[in-house]
Amino acid sequence: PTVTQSYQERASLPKTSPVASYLLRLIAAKQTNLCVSADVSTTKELLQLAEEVGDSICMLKTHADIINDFGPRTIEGLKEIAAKKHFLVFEDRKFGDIGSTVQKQFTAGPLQIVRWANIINAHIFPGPAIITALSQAAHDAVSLLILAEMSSAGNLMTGSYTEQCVVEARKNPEFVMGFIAQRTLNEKPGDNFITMTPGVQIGATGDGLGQQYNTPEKVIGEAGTDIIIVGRGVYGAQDKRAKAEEYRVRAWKAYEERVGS
Ligand code: 6AU
Repeated sequence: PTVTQSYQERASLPKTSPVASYLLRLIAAKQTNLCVSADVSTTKELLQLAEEVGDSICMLKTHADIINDFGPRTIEGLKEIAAKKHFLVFEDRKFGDIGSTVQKQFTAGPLQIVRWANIINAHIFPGPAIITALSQAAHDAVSLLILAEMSSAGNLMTGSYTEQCVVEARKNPEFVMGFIAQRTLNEKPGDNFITMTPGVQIGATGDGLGQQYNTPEKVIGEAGTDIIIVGRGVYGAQDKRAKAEEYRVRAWKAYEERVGS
């Protein structure tokens, strides 16, 4: 099972999406399984945060639609810092509509997500055509995460819904790199999906609006997931660089202990 395999080993397993292989190698090289969620409201804050935490992360997650002045300057700045600091960019748009509409949301409008995001995510409640539609509109350097479980209290993504996400992912291993979930969903021999887990903060249990937090040790060590996604825990700190390093070190240690290296 993948929980006892290193990121490096998993990078070259068969049926691993090209973006997943690249990300697994990058994680191993930089020794970081931390994704910072940059939920800030201006281009200036976004680019500053990317510079500050860039060395400690494998991925930066954006919500482009909450950036007041999102535009070409945001895109160029983000691409430049990502190339310089070696991290991938994940746009957390959570597509959830009919195929024809998600293709437009992905490629057009003011955000032009297809031009700059390496990773995107989608809900499968509209049915599996959402995967086909996004894959048709994508290019080789884009990969999809399916939202299989959420971190928020009382969410409905459990049981057979979550299982169905895994079934659909297995049908599209070239395009679907993994899941947003609270535990690893690699249950069958041959599964090598990457699980990314939000709802991580040290020293907090929730935010009063449904968010529920776990520690890096719980998520990586016990639940066997691959990447922690941390928003307010990092960008809400005075010293964001130091805070990102703290999360990186704890999540990396939890991984090393799990794989026994
Ligand atoms: O660390 P936080 O609570 O400040 O931010 C968590 C980030 C937010 C959410 O939109 C996102 O993670 N998120 C997601 C994602 C990544 O898809 C799913 C989920 O179940 N919970 C969650 O918080 O940007």
